[in-house]
Amino acid sequence: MSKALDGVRILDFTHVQSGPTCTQLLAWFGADVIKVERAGEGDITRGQLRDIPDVDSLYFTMLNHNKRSVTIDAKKPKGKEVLEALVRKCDVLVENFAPGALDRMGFTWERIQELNPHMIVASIKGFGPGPYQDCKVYENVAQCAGGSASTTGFDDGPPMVTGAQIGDSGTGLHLALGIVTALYQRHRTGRGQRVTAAMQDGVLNLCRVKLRDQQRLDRTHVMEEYPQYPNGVFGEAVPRAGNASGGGQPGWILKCKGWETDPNAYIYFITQAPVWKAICEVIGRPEWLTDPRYATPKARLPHLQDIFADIEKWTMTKTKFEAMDILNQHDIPCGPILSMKELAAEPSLRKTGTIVEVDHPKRGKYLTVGNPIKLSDSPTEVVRSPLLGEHTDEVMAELGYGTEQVAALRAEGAI
Ligand code: CAO
Repeated sequence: MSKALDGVRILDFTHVQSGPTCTQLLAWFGADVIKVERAGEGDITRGQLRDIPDVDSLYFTMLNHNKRSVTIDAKKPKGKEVLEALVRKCDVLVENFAPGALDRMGFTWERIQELNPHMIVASIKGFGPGPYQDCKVYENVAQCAGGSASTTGFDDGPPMVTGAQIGDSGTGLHLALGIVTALYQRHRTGRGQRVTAAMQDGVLNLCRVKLRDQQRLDRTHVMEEYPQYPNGVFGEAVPRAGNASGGGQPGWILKCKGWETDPNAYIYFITQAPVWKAICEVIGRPEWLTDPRYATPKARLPHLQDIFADIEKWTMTKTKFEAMDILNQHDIPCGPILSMKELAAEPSLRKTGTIVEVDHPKRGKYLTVGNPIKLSDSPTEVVRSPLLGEHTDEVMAELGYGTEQVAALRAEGAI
């Protein structure tokens, strides 16, 4: 079966996490992704957080499926020539080097356009133009600078980062969308263009509801669905909301049976207004239905913490899965706190290809997260990540280099 991005060639100059998540998605959709790395070392993540000596780490393998790997030293003149041949041949160049690094290699936007006016050049940087434009940035820096950390955690604790890699993988997703959009526009214009996604911007985009809340706070000085209401103090900036829901339906994380020993025996419980009657009945508080303090969503807002404390008395008598079963019968929105161990073993995720087992020649079998985006006409088959330089000869042949030329380039360290 054909793939959505069949025929699209990506010169993948990405490393670490943000860029590789983008090009992995494009590879899953069928693009030919040629990852350029330095001989000998490769993407730094190959050697980071290793669980098996001298074997590509899971950090690397889980971000670089379905790609080809070529080694090129972009700083050697002969290496540059090979790269120029690749620029001519490819549709998209994706990179997430530190600011200015691509220019220092000699691949300015102007030079790339000379080589290939159709080329789309897609970049991730930590920040867009402004005071921090020259800074190197990693995940948690982006989470802090993009508004996530100041709004995550509990009111009486410090700012907190989240385990979801919204700065890296989140920005990779943004960039992938920018690339396919630019490819679509190129059908009409025939021209390439620059696509940029800053990690600060990507995180802020994902924190959009918190900028919403900032403006509500500026106007009304109170936010009734936040745990600070009615007894706490609101300052000038959106506070950390603990586990409160970001939407209009109040929610909180509640203990379930076994919480004393199992750190994940919890459930997220949403007191959605249309099922309030069912909630009262299920947890054995039918009197709440006529109690004026609880009868309407507005009336409930000052009592949310008490309400959740009472609901928790009920959830603590059930395991999170028992609670799910009962609550779902009544359409009450809720979600178990699932550990990575539970997710890894979840049969339905295996069945849909969201969790996939992959075989690697050096590490053996391992689990990875497959393509979370399912296209009915372009199914994803997850292929193991390439070994360093595994496809150098193959790609050099496609570029028209003969065996002797390849040997000579290798001897002088250009590839
Ligand atoms: N051949 C020759 N040189 C190469 C090369 C190749 N194939 N691949 C990379 N290099 C060189 C670069 O040209 C650069 O050289 P100069 O500093 O002389 O210009 C050098 O390797 C280092 O690149 P870098 O500065 O991008 O790497 P770093 O490890 O110092 O920084 C990071 C890493 C991620 C902080 C930085 O790349 C960055 O800020 N990227 C943008 C934001 C981003 O994507 N962050 C997410 C990272 S995932 O958590």
